[in-house]
Amino acid sequence: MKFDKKAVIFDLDGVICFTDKFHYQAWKALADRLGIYFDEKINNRLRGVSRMASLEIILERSDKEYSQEEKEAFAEEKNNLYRDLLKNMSPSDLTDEVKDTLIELRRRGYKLSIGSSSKNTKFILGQIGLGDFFDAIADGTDITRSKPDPEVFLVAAKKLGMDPADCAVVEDAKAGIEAAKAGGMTALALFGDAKDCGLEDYDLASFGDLLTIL
Ligand code: B16
Ligand code: MG
Repeated sequence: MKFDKKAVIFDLDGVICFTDKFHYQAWKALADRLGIYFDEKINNRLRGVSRMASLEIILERSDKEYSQEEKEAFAEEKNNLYRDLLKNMSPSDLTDEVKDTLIELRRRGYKLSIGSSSKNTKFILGQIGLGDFFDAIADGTDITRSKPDPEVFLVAAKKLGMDPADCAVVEDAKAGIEAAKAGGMTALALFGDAKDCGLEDYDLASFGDLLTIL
């Protein structure tokens, strides 16, 4: 199958790089401190979802009620732990497969953007050596509604000057596939959660598989 598209919008966490393991470690430390059960399965529900919405999912397992102020302090505590882990990232955390595929897509004339729910997007891209690479970046600082709302991808398309129908989205999360479809874009699923949801247009065998379909 071939897709006739002009632009590709990439999710960041779990697609361009594997910051998902750091999100897990930071949320796990917070959940343990609060005595709340948390595991990898619950963590999968946090993919693509905003920081505060992620916290609400974790607190489903708590029998205590927390005030808005306490919740904001928890979210900040998690983010500080997460950013400490991000500080150790470097260009070696970008795989050759992702790097070479991005360069080849650009050579083929595609416009390339990030569409991430994360407010740490620009910091992460700088850490892995992609600070200046993308034609546009839409992230958690640009939006009021996180995935599965299409807002972040529509902002990315607008920043690229593209019609949503001309954009393909690469996602690892069910919430991200739902967002891409709601935005009228082609949804390409990479990895389990996105592939299992049944809403995607295509299952990528690997990141490099983009070069066979675009
Ligand atoms: P932050 P993506 C998402 O990134 C993560 O998958 C999700 O786990 C996280 O809660 C969200 O960003 C917000 O991140 O706390 O750094 O603002 O998958 O949309 O690139
Ligand atoms: Mg993701």
